[in-house]
Amino acid sequence: MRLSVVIPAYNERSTVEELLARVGAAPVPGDLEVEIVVVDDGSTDGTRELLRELETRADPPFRLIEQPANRGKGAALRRGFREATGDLVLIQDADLEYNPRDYPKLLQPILDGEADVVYGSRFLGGPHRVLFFWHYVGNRFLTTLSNMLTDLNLSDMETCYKIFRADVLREMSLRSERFGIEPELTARLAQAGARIYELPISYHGRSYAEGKKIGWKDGVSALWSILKYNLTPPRAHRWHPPEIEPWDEPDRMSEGSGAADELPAGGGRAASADAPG
Ligand SMILES: Nc1nc2c(ncn2[C@@H]2O[C@H](COP(=O)(O)OP(=O)(O)O)[C@@H](O)[C@H]2O)c(=O)[nH]1
Ligand SMILES: [Mg+2]
Repeated sequence: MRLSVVIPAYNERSTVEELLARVGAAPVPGDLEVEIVVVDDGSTDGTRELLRELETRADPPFRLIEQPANRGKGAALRRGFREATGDLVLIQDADLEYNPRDYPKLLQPILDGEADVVYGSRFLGGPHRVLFFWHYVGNRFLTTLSNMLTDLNLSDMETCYKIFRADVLREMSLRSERFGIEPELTARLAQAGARIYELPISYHGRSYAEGKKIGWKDGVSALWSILKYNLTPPRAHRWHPPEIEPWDEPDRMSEGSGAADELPAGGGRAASADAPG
């Protein structure tokens, strides 16, 4: 069974190396193979050059995907999802606000067969740096509005930590370019009837001086995304878990370790045009 950790990175030169080390050191259940996919989103601060150099060191090994120009977190994630070959896909921001030590806890409900998707919530009592009251209010507002339209009872819709069964994720036709991807994913999962779990995570928020980029304009655009993806078609199709889990398929072992082996050397380094969807 393979876990793909998808890392969208835009101008994160001061954190991405340490982040990769932490992801590489993250504890995961023994039978889980980890694939790291970093999507550089047209960084202009030296992140891209640093990533190219780190890729040659392969400690930890990762695949570097380069967006031709900056397009936003949504487009970077969609690209990463397409490149990911895992049975499970986890979103990991390239800053140090979230802690990969939370992976085992977040993976458990999916590994137990209880969940199709797990959200790590910053608002369920886990340890967190105290910062930004108005961000908290904004987050609660956006999550509440999203909940009203999805009829889900989430506490943190905007969290970066979302883990999906890859087969659920592949069912969704996602379009968001920027931060609208979080409400879009949430709306589509609700429409698909995916089984969502939520667990407390630790959160080390950063200040603007430390590189935080998200601001009130992103909040306003998130609001529009919540309305758009919940109230306008096309809705996601209903999701039904397969009778045999993809990772339990009897003939899988004889197929070798899967699609990753078929990728060309350099792992998609070419800055190919990024088709929508
Ligand atoms: N702000 C921003 N982040 C992006 C973009 N493309 C990818 N990302 C990544 O998406 C994640 C968003 O970070 P987030 O924690 O939501 O915002 P931040 O902490 O305020 O920077 C980080 O890993 C970014 O590097 C982009 O165009 N803008
Ligand atoms: Mg962040």
